[in-house]
Amino acid sequence: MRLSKYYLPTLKEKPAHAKIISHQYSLRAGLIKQIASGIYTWLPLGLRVLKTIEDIIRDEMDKSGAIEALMPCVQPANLWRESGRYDDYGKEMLRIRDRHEEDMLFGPTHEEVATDLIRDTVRSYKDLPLCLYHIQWKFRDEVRPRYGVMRGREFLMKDAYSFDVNYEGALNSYNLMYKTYIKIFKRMGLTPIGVRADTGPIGGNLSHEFHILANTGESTLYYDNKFFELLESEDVESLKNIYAVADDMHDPKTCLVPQEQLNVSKGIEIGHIFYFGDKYSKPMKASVTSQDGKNVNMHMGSYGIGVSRLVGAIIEAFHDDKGIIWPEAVAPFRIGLINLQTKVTEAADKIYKALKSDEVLYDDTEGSIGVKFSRMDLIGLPWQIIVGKKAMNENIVEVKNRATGEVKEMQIEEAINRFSTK
Ligand code: P5A
Repeated sequence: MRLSKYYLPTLKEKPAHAKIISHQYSLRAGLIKQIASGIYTWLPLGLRVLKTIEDIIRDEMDKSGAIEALMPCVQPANLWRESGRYDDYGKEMLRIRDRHEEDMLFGPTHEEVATDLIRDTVRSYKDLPLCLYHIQWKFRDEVRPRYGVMRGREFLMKDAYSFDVNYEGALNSYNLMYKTYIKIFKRMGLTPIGVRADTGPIGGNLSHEFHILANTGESTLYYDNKFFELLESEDVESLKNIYAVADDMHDPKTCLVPQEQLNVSKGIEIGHIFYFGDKYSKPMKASVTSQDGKNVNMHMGSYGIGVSRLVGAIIEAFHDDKGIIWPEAVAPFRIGLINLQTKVTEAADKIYKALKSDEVLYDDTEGSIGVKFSRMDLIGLPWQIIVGKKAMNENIVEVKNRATGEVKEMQIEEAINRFSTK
C-alpha cells in the first residue's frame, strides 16, 4: 500500500483527554476516531488490526469445532422478558421503540437470541454438543465509557454459546473453550491469565475471566505465581486448580497460597467464560430428548472475547515512548518501507514491487525525514526498510526491527529475499 494513496490521519500531539497509552496511541496512530462518548469510527489502519484479531479468533474457534453464525444487533424486548432479564439489565441497555410501538433493544449480549434459535431447531441429544459463535457489535450504555476502545459503549465481541444435554457435557464444552482462549491469546503474542470471577448479569456459578497483566487494568488480580509456569502445558484442569481470582472473589481468610507465592497485579479483562446450566433454557423452554427418552433442559455456557478491547490491550502490552510495537501476528502491515529522498525512488519502488503490496506500507510521500521516521515508529509496524543515500551508489538499505531498535545494513536483493513471501 502506498501511503500517498492511503488514508492515515495521524496526530503529532497527544490528545489532552486521553489518559492511558493505548488510548493516546490509537488516536495518534490513526486507528480510531471518536464520534460520541464511547463510540468510534475504525479508520483503515485500525480496521486492519481488528480484522486480523478476528481472523485469529475465527481460526481457533473453528478448530475447536465451534460454528460461526451471525445474530442481529437489534433484538426484540420480548425475548428478554421471557428470560426475565429485561427489567434487571437496567440502564446499561439501550432501549428502542420501532414504528409499531414494539419494544426493541440494541443487544448488549446474545444469550436470549442464541437460546431462541436452538429451541426451535434442536430436539435430540443426538444433535449435541453444539457450539455456535458470532463476531458482532454490542451496545452497553456504560456509566463511565473511558480509555478509548477499552471501555466503549459500542464494541465488538466474539461471543459463543454452547448447548449440552447434561452437566458433564457442558463442563467439557467449558474446558474446551478455556483451552481455546489460551491458544487465541497466545497467538496474539499475549500472556493470558485465567481467574475465577463474579458472573454479574450473565449469571451462573462457574466463570473465568481472562486477563493480561497491565498497570492500567481496571481489575485487581490475586494469583499463585505458579500459574504462568503451568501455562505452557495448556492443561485446563491444572490451570483451573491454581488459585487465581479477580477483585471481590479474593478472600484472604480462605486463600491458602503462601504470602511469598501470591501475586497481586492489575489486569485488563480480554475474555470471560460462563457456565450457567438452565438459567435461560428453563424459562425459555429450550429442551431436548435425552438418551433415556426424558425431556431435559439444555445445559448452556457462553464465552466472550472483547475483540475491539484487544486492540487497546495489545497496545498496552507492546509499546515504547515512540509508539506502538505490534506483534507480527496482529500488525496492520508487516513492513514499513521508507523512501527518504526522491533520488532513491527507483530503488524504493523496486523493493515495493518485489514484495507483497498487502504486507508493506510504503511511505512514498514528500514529507521531511523526521516526520517519516517518527510516523513509522508511532504506527509500530514490526519491520522498517529504510531507503536512503546508500541505495544510490552502494545498493544498500537499512532494515530496522521496531521492537529491538536493531538496525542492519543489507544489499537491496538481500532485503527483498529476507522479506519476500511472494
Ligand atoms: C459472554 C459472551 C458476556 O457478555 N455473554 C456473551 C457473556 N460477557 S462479558 O464479560 O460481559 O463480556 C465479554 C467480554 O467483552 C469485553 N467487553 C467490553 N469491551 C469493550 N468495551 C466494553 N464496554 C466491554 N464490556 C465487555 C470484555 O473483554 C469482556 O471480557
